[in-house]
Amino acid sequence: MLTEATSTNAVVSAAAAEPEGLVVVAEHQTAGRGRLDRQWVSPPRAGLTFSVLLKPPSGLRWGRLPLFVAASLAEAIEDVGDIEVRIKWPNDLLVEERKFAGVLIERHGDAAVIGVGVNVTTRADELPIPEATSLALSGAGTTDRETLLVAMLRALNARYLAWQDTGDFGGKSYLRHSATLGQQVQVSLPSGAVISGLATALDDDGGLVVGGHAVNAGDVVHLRLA
Ligand code: BT5
Repeated sequence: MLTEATSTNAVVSAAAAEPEGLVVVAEHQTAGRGRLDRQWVSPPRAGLTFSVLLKPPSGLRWGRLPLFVAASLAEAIEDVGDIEVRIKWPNDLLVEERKFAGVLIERHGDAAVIGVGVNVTTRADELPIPEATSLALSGAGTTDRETLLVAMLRALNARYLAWQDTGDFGGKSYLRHSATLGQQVQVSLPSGAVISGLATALDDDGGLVVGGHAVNAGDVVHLRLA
C-alpha cells in the first residue's frame, strides 16, 4: 500500500519481471491513467486504485482478460455492496448507466498489468465528469474500502484459477451483467472511425460484434440511453 504513486499501473509495469500476483494499492495517484492516454482522476482516499500483475499461460486467450476482470469485479461488488452492477463493453462498471469504475489493462511481453479504479465515497462535486457516480452516491450497502478491495482481489484470484483449471473465464457472468449486448450502440474506434449498430454478441477473443462486425477496442455509447 502506497500513500501516493504516479499510477499504480506504472509501478507494477516497472516490476513486470516479478512473479505474478503482485498487487500495488495507492491512496492517491498523481497521474492516474485511463485508456488511450486519458486520465483517471480520484481524490485521495475517496476511491480504490490498484493494479495486479498476472502472467497468463500461453493457452489463455488474452482478448478475454477484460471480460474476466469485469465479470470478477462486478460479482464481487454486487456481493459485498448489495447493488446491481452492469458492465459496459469492454470493462466499465456501471450502476444505472453511470460509470463508477474503470479498468486499464496493459501488456508487457508475457505480463498483464490489470489496473482498477473504483469511485467509493467520491462526492458528486469531486467526480471528473457529471455522468459518473460512486458507490456511496449509488446507495451501495458498503463503502468500506478494505471490504471492497479484499472482495475484488478474492474474486479475481478465484476466477483466474478457475479459468486455468476449467476454461471458465466468467463469460456467462459477463453476459449476465452486460449493459451493452442487445443495445443499439455507437463505437468510436481507436482509428477515429465511428460505427453504429446493434451489439449482438461477443466473439471468442472478447471482441464486440456490432452490426455483424467484430470490434476489438473502442469507446461504446449506448444509443437508446444517450
Ligand atoms: C478507464 O479508462 O476507465 C480505466 C481507468 C483505470 C484506472 C486505474 S486506477 C489504478 C490503475 N492505475 C492507473 O494509472 N490506472 C488504473 P477510460 O475508459 O479511458 O476512462 C477514462 C475517462 O473516464 C476519462 O477521460 C474521464 O472522462 C473519465 N474519468 C476519469 N476519472 C474518472 C472517475 N474517477 N470516474 C469516472 N470517470 C472518470
